Amino acid sequence: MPPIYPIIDDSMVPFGRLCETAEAIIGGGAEILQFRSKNLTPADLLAVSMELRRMTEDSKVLFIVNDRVDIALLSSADGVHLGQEDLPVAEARRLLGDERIIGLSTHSVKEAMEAGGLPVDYISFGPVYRTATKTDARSPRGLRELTTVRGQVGLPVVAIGGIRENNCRLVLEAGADSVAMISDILSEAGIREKLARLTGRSLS
Ligand code: TZP
Ligand code: MG
Repeated sequence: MPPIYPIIDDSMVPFGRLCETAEAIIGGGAEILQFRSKNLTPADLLAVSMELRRMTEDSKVLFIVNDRVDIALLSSADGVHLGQEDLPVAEARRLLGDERIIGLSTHSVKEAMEAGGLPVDYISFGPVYRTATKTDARSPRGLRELTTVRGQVGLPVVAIGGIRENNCRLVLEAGADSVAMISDILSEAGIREKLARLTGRSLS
C-alpha cells in the first residue's frame, strides 16, 4: 500500500475542478487516488470516475472508488473502498472478482479484527484524530489504538481522520502502512507541491 493515500472528496472540490485536482495530485507523485462522492448523480459519478480512471491509468496510479461497486466496475477502477454499511464485502468480491482491490472502513479494534477474516485487501482505521470532513465520524481513536490494530491485524492498515502533513509521520510511526488525507490536501492551493513534499517526489 503506498504510504500516502489522497482522497478527492466532492464536498471539498467544485464539480468543474475535480479533474484538475486529480491532475495536481497525480503530478505530485501520488501512487493511489480515491474518489469519494456523496453528492453527485450516478451519471455524473460515472462520468467523473471514467475520466479519473483515464488520468490515473496513464500515470500508473491505482484508482479506487468510494462506496460504489457498480461505478468501480463500470469505470474499470482498480478497486472499491467500502464502509461497514455498504455492500457486504463477500458480495462485493463476487461482483469484482479476485483481481480488484477491496478496502473496508473500520472504526474499532473489534471491527478491524473482524475484517481480518473477510476477503478484503486492506482496512482503513479511524478517525485517528478529530475531523470535520466526515460529519458522522465517530470519536477519535488515537495513535495507541492504531498501534493495537497494527499488532492484531495482518492486513495493510490505512489510517484516516485528521491526518495532515505535520502529523502524518507520527501516524506512520505508530504502525499505519499508509495515511489517507482529504482536507489537508484539498483545502489550499499548491496541491501538487504538497503531494511532492509528502511523497518525496521532486518536481520538474
Ligand atoms: N473516514 C473516517 S475519517 C474520514 C473518513 C472518510 C474523513 C477524513 O478526512 P480528513 O479531512 O483527512 O480528516
Ligand atoms: Mg463509504
